[in-house]
Amino acid sequence: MISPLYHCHPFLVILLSVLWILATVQAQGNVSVGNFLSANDESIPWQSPSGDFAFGFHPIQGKEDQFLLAIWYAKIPDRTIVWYANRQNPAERGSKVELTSTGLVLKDPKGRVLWRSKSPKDDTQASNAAMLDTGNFVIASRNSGNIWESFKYPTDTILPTQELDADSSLSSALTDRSYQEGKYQLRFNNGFFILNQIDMFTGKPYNNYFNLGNGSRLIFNQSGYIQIQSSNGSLLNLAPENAPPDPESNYYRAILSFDGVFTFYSYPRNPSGGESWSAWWIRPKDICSSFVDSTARLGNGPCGYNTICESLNNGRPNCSCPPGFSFLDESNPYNGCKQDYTSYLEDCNVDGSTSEEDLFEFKSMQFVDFPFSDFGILQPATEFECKQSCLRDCSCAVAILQDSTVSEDGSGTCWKKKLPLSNGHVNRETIDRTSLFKVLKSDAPKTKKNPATPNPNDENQDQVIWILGVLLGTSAVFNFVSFAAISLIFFCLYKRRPRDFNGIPSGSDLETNLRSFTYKDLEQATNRFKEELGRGAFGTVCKGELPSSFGNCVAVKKLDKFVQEGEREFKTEVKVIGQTHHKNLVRLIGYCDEGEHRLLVYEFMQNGSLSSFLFGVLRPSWQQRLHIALGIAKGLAYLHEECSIQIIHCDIKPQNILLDDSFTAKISDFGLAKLLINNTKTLTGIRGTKGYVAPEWFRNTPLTVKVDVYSFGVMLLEIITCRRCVEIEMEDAAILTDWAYECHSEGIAEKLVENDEEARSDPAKLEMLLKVAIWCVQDEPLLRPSMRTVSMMLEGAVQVPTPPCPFLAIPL
Ligand SMILES: *[C@@H]1O[C@H](CO)[C@@H](O)[C@H](O)[C@H]1NC(C)=O
Ligand SMILES: *[C@@H]1O[C@H](CO)[C@@H](O)[C@H](O)[C@H]1NC(C)=O
Ligand SMILES: *[C@@H]1O[C@H](CO)[C@@H](O)[C@H](O)[C@H]1NC(C)=O
Ligand SMILES: *[C@@H]1O[C@H](CO)[C@@H](O)[C@H](O)[C@H]1NC(C)=O
Ligand SMILES: CC(=O)N[C@H]1CO[C@H](CO)[C@@H](O)[C@@H]1O
Repeated sequence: MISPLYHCHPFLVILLSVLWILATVQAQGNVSVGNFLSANDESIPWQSPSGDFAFGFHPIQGKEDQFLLAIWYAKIPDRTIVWYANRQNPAERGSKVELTSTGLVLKDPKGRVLWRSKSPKDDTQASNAAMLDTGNFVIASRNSGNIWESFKYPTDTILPTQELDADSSLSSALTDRSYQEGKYQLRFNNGFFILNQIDMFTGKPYNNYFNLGNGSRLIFNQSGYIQIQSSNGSLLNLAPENAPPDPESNYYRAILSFDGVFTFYSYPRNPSGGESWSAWWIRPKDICSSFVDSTARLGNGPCGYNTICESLNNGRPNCSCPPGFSFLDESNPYNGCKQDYTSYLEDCNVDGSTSEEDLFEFKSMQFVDFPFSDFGILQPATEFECKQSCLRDCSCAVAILQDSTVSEDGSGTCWKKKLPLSNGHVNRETIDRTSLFKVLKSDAPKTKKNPATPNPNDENQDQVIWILGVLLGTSAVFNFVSFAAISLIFFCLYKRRPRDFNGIPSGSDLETNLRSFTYKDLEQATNRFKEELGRGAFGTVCKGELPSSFGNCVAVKKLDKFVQEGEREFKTEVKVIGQTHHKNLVRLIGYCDEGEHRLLVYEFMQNGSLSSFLFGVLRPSWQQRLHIALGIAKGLAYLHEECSIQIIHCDIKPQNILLDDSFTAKISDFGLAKLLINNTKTLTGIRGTKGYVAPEWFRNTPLTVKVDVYSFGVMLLEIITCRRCVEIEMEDAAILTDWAYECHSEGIAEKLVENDEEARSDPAKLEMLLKVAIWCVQDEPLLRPSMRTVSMMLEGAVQVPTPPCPFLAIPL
């Protein structure tokens, strides 16, 4: 524990040694190997000797039958959680956490591992564990001290005697009621401890919005001081600022809360009733203004896009929507706002003006500014000119006016802003501007331009409601983007249908917003299914032409009418694909469901499948291959984590990756994908393709998204080497995964790309790709990274650690 400190302070050395001995001694004879706790309401947690802290299952509020493996203050009535293990993987009722000789293991009732304490590097065996009075849960070995401590893996809270070093960080929760990972971090970066927001799509950090101080260690010492230790050993006190702490009579904790504010709290140890945690110290003091920095990219602020952020007296952000906007998610005001009406590019004239200016008026607000979204500045400008310009400009959503009376040179300035509006904030002292929001007049005709208030007679009303329904629930920016995307697609389909499909009876699936074709249409379009593009497990794919806005060519997949499974596949495919929209997924345009005929109409992919590209005569360039690998990773990450229903593809292989005219990879054929409606359902009746299937297919364990990660790993090796995963004639190197690991572990990675100059001259990338692939093909599904992590690794956003041997037969 804390060894680097030994160099500097003899008193501390003794003190810490004593603490360390105490820690290990207490650990003995308490929780021993084989002891376990079950996730249910009656389960009695493991308590620390004083009873201050408890380790056990905490029922998640509002989520029936879901539990968090957590540590909390056991004597405080309003349960305060200070650490938790399974934030992304709630444990259902009946799950079990057990101390095994390798550490703590949390399994669901089916025996699937949800979390485990990271095994120590050496093979030290755990002998026992204990909940300490400091709030630290430790696992000890017989003779080599603690092999794991919860203090070393903090979530969003630190406690007295806990420290953060350069490798540890705090990560906030998503909302005040959700324990899922949120958008803020406290971490060490370049000599400073900083607070930053992360990009929710990639997990990449934005620049810091607050700097806590320089130094390489953040210490919450036993007396209750939070301090930063600089490299020469000197300590800088951060908190508390005024009165000295009194740990005899108070509990302390510091938390990076879901709204990005780092707060130091205390709570009396002997409460007289009615107490709550009181905040002693808050950073940043004004979070809304902390995000306003024109030189740096700090993220979209505490409230998300299109919002107005106001820092309250207690330092917390108060988020509201500007006039004409409303919350994307009514239950989460920190998630951004959307415009109540949406204007479409189609309404813009060729010169960028709108022909519907008489539909709009302005609502004004004082002391508000959006410092970064302007696309045009008029100076000098009067209020009238400012309004006229914004009204006529179809890109303008808000105009900010600085009156001639307040500006220094006596002339007014008008900033025109477009969506999304970022970093909106209120400041009554520093902002002397008027915001003019362009809103739809209340008496404006309710045209179909306005999806929020559709015409009641509109036959597509259900569709619109469905679209809005899908939008609620996921994260702000994603919602925003998909709202725009879906709205546009919806309007294209809706508006163009009568023109483009003259004579063809048209319909649309209310649930999925897809075109429904007759069999005759498709027979015509494909010239009686003349040009066959490929043949899959469930049917044939033919090329067709539709006189439409879809780029003329389409791929029509004809499902074999005699395959019984085919019917189920068809329904699944239509429903699932109709709801997905991602650059790296093949788009479904429509379908035919007529009598015995089941057909799917996809956008046509100019450059065929990855398989023919990769194993064809001309080897694709190294850069092209890297681009393709990243595209596939992002597409899968979307299927696994970002679309409204989790989708496991189950048959990832190069034949199922198509390439468009710019060689962007598109995942196709959700033929085997089943909806994971809830994670207790086992996937059945599916089969992958030999060579790409993960080992757990052959075990009697539930399948997870990690089967796709495995197949992706195999395919990544194929992309690196441009050879198939099994090539019998290559003898010793016949199985690509074995050979690749062998080359990697012997340090002869370049052997994998023997005749590939480009790859050989980029050894660092090659090594990185190889390591990612080996992580993906780990026999143990839990060791495989998520596709989100994989895409971050491929982008170079995170370091790729050296992977272990993938073939260890670890019993599940
Ligand atoms: C760390 O902070 C101290 C005091 O604020 C300052 O004197 C020193 O130059 C800083 N060190 C670095 C490396 O920025
Ligand atoms: C904690 O820090 C304060 C302020 O630097 C110091 O006075 C106190 O002795 C420290 N306590 C311990 C236990 O190191
Ligand atoms: C250690 O460094 C800090 C700034 O980083 C400086 O203020 C302090 O005087 C230094 N202390 C010693 C003992 O050198
Ligand atoms: C937050 O802002 C809204 C809208 O400006 C206001 O009505 C509300 O009172 C504010 N809440 C607090 C706690 O100040
Ligand atoms: C699981 C277990 O044995 N917990 C014990 C640890 O030690 C404390 C205090 O000695 C007991 O109260 C717990 O029951």
